[in-house]
Amino acid sequence: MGYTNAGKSTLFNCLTGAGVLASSRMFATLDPKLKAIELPSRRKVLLSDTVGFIRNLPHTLVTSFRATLEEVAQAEVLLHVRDAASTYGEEQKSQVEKVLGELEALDKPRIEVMNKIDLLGEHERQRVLARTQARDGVGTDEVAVSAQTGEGIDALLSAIDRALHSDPVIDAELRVPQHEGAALAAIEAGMVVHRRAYEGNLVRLGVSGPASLLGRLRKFRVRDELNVKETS
Ligand SMILES: Nc1nc2c(ncn2[C@@H]2O[C@H](COP(=O)(O)OP(=O)(O)OP(=O)(O)O)[C@@H](O)[C@H]2O)c(=O)[nH]1
Ligand SMILES: [Mg+2]
Repeated sequence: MGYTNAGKSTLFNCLTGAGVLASSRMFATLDPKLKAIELPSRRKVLLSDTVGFIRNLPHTLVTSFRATLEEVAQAEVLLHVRDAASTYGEEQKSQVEKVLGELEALDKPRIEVMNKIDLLGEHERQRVLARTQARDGVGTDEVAVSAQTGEGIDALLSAIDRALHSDPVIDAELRVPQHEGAALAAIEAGMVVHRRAYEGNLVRLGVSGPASLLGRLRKFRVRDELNVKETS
């Protein structure tokens, strides 16, 4: 979400363009502004594009606006897309925050996405980059990107991963019989595999993956005491 013309739809297309999941076609049919993407942690999230926030939204419009921006209320993390090249950046930011206040969404986790950094002169560009790097992972995250050139998109995906606290990513050791094709396929599709070793007809995997998926595969988890013993 963000001010009109900040580049929300361009960013949406940039984030969803390359790695759109086949399963997201179902959502695309229901709503073209909703698409599933995969984060570096392998967690899948739905990304939603919203209409632009306009200047001085009349109070009477807020009710209907609320319906349009249902996504904002439902979102777990908000990406506030800002036009880093606009002279009215600060004013636009406070307008957007005012609307977020109306939607009672100010306390949601929020990432400030400074977009259009390709339009900045070198001096201004360094200033924005220095500030966003300084805030990396601390408080409200701030990431500098160009939705047009793709610069900074990987950093943005990592920031989304950091901001998402439901279904956290957990490190685990799994031991799976090789004939458990479905379990092995689920691991390949949904986790990051760090190590893989074969022990007879078992596959031993060092993974990090979403707690929900590890929960479903819990019977294959190697007990923690064992890990400690083997790594120490
Ligand atoms: N140079 C440059 N232009 C960009 C970038 N991102 C978006 N634009 C341009 O900015 C304009 C607005 O982009 P949109 O993606 O339509 O902006 P929006 O926030 O979706 O606009 P609304 O939906 O109308 O609120 C378009 O002309 C884009 O091509 C960027 O990173 N760099
Ligand atoms: Mg748009």
